[in-house]
Amino acid sequence: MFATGDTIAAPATATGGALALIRISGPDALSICDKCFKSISGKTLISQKGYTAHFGNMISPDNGEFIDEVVITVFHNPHSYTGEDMAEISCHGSRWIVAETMRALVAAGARTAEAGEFTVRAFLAGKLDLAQAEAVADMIASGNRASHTLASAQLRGHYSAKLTEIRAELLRLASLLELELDFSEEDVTFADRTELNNLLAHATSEIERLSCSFSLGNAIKEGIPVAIIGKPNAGKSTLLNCLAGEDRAMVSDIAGTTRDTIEETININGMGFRFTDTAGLRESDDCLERMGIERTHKALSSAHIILYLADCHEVWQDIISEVQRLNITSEQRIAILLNKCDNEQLLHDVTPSEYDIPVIRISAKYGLNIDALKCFLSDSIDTAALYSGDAVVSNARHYEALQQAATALATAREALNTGLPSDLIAEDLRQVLDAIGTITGEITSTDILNEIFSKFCVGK
Ligand SMILES: Nc1nc2c(ncn2[C@@H]2O[C@H](COP(=O)(O)OP(=O)(O)OP(=O)(O)O)[C@@H](O)[C@H]2O)c(=O)[nH]1
Ligand SMILES: [Mg+2]
Repeated sequence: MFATGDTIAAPATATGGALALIRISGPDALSICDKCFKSISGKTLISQKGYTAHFGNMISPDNGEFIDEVVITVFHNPHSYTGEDMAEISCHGSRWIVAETMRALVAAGARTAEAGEFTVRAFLAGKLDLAQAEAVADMIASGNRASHTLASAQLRGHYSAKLTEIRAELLRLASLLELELDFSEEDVTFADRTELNNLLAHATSEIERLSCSFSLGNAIKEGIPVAIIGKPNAGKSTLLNCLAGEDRAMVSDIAGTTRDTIEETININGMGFRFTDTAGLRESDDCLERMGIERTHKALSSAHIILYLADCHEVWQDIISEVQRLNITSEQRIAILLNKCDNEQLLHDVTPSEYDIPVIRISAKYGLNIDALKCFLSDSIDTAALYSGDAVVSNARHYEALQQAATALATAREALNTGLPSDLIAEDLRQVLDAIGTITGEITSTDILNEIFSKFCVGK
């Protein structure tokens, strides 16, 4: 478990930039910095106001040797990220300077921070709830507009607020139910059963809505899975390379070139799509190729979007029969891409539209009509909920807790409707409260905290 009460320090930036940032937090943060810093004003940092920046020299506390010219920003508790006294040292980005600065801070009394330790302190100081703390990691990892919107909504407490509201209401009624137990001899009811019923119905629908948003949230966070499927030589690997803008997969006119699946995440119109190039579908006696085709089927079943690629010179009826054999589910979107339309005439040919499947003519080799394909991809994902500010769940831990809450809610409603005694209903409500509480961190354990924060980077 993370120790608190001491002073921690860590680089907050990756190596390689022109500048680096080192953070220090804890009761002695400023006095430790004062042992390693000579301000040009001659004043100590501890005597300075919060949110002020100070220029000077970083020096070794042992022998006063010069390390770097730095700027230090001062924060006084509780007005800092961690709620403790903090300083942020901005120095030059040399690996040696960062190491020497860290050595100086440790020599002066700081401890090197563990991964996520600054955010743990922010959580323990009540600066963030657990869902918000987890959003900090998502924010750092966000690589496109959609995942950034998702993380920033969670960081600003969008669904934390919703869950806290539901929890507070449930808590009030659970307490009233528990109060009835104290008066069990007198047959009184404090918790209005109609109100309780309505509240449970409301909580159920909110939790259901949040659970349903996970499919979108998780896909946006991890990248929307898109499988590129088709017969050997259709041009699947060529298409992946065209979208990635680099030679990611091997291309050749030998049918069966791609054996294993190849994944690449590509940003399109502000969203991350996780494309899987697959082994071409055909009957094969080759054991390795059959293993590859098995993986193609796996990619197909886990994809949200399927791009079925066919050579435009193939007979249309054969293409459509192949597509029908894929057994696409109603949740999956599919488009047929007629590839190798290298000249204008082929690109503008009309394709029979008797099936309700979009058909896009492209040339993967020459990059023709790829914009139409990109439009199809971004239109396939309904992001209205995300951009209209609705709460969208993207965290698997939260989703699991919501499922547990939903199960306990269903049991509580059943208990209420069948007129079971208050203590049984109260027990079910407690389970709902616990499940919701683990999301925002009202209910937590050392194991949960370790699990969450160990995935953070050092310095965050
Ligand atoms: N003319 C033309 N040739 C293409 C196009 N796309 C792919 N090809 C060619 O088709 C051949 C097969 O391309 P690949 O991308 O390796 O096909 P694949 O579907 O990945 O094939 P497998 O990995 O064997 O399943 C190569 O010779 C490509 O250059 C296209 O748009 N136009
Ligand atoms: Mg290939």
